[in-house]
Amino acid sequence: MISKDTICAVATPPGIGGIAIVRLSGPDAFAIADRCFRGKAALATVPTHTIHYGKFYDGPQLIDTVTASVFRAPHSYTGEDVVEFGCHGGPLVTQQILNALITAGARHAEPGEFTKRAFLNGKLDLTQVEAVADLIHAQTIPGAQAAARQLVGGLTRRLQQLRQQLIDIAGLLELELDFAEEDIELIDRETVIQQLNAVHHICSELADSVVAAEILRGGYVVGIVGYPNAGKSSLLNALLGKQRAIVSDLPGTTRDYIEEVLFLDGMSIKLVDTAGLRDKPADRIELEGIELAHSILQQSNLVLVLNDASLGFDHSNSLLAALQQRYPQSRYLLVHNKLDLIPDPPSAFPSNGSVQTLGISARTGQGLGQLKRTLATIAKEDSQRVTDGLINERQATLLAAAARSLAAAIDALRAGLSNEFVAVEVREALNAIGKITGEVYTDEVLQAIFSRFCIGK
Ligand SMILES: Nc1nc2c(ncn2[C@@H]2O[C@H](COP(=O)(O)OP(=O)(O)OP(=O)(O)O)[C@@H](O)[C@H]2O)c(=O)[nH]1
Ligand SMILES: [Mg+2]
Repeated sequence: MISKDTICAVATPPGIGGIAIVRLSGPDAFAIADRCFRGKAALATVPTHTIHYGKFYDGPQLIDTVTASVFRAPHSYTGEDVVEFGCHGGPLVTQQILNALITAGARHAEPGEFTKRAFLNGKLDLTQVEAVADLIHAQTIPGAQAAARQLVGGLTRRLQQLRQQLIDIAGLLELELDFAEEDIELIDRETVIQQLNAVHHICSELADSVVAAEILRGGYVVGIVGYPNAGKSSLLNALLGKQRAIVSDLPGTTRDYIEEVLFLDGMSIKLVDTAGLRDKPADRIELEGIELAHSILQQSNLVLVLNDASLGFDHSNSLLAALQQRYPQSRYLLVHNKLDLIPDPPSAFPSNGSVQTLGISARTGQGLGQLKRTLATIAKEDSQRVTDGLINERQATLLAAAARSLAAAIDALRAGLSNEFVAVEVREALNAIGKITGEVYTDEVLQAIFSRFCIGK
């Protein structure tokens, strides 16, 4: 794609810093830059991938001393001619540089427009574009690392392999159709079923990894629930090491929910303290809080059921069982609180059914270290399935669609249907995978993806 416009934007965050970078990209990048930049040589004449020191002017007015990094098409981020000016990091400096570039013939870039040009010029595919956004917005170290792998093409390569396998299979199926009259068999149906099964398996696995990817992207959500007065808010405060939530001996203290992020071992753990669950709330507000607590439970990766052990180790068992029945997908952890009130508490607790169990005292801090380690381990376990990249909802939906088409293709083969039917399904799957990388795309898809970007990226 050849853009007519040359675009510019500040690529560094707003505010004051040591340096800032102003990016300029497009067919007239060098001409426009040379209208403002005075160095030893005109930027239009210097080799690609070189840096030049000089003065930056707006007409006769000196703005700053700058460095100009020169990248010639196609060897740049956007695939176009690019100049990046490194200037002093004040908002008035960058604003004047932008104004000068616009006077000299450039226009303001839209959010994500540099990356959009990179995509349209074939420098990045859509999964890599999405990785750029994920890398910038990453909340966890493993999330950032997975996005980096996706950026260098981890997911692209994986999807290309799948595509190639499917193209080969579809080709054979269609070729055999041409010989249908002669009754020549080119393919062994069992082998094709096995190959399709293998691709189907990978597509479903990748689609399922969206849950793990969301954990790496947004953090691991731990919903703290229990009966009123179990000490949920005390636990939140103890884990955070600060008085964040109101604690009192009145049951029904917490009515809203309170969300805070804790960083444990490179993982971001989102703790949500909720209103105590009881059947007969004191008033309408507490009832609303309980309903909110249920909506938090639906979004939680882990449900931490906090039990007031001074009322018995089995005091919350019926609550736990009821929650497990209502939210069977969730993972649970049972934590006995207020061990300080119990003479000779056991040092370890057997699991409750399949539910891992720990003991703590939010008041004395006993057992909190072990609880933190357990939370980090569980969050890591649940996010471990992420390998080549961070699958997002868009990609997961397309992968699931591909898996459905492949299942239909396998069924058609098993039922002995003509190759025609099988090939149609395989082509459908190919189409879905093509949309993931952007081999097939629509303007709406691009719009949705690039709206997540900031200006200058
Ligand atoms: N002895 C002792 N008391 C505790 C402990 N944790 C909490 N408490 C007390 O238990 C009472 C209730 O604590 P909260 O943290 O407000 O309990 P909650 O579960 O948030 O209660 P609601 O918000 O009403 O659902 C307070 O008086 C706390 O001081 C503990 O480990 N040991
Ligand atoms: Mg509370």
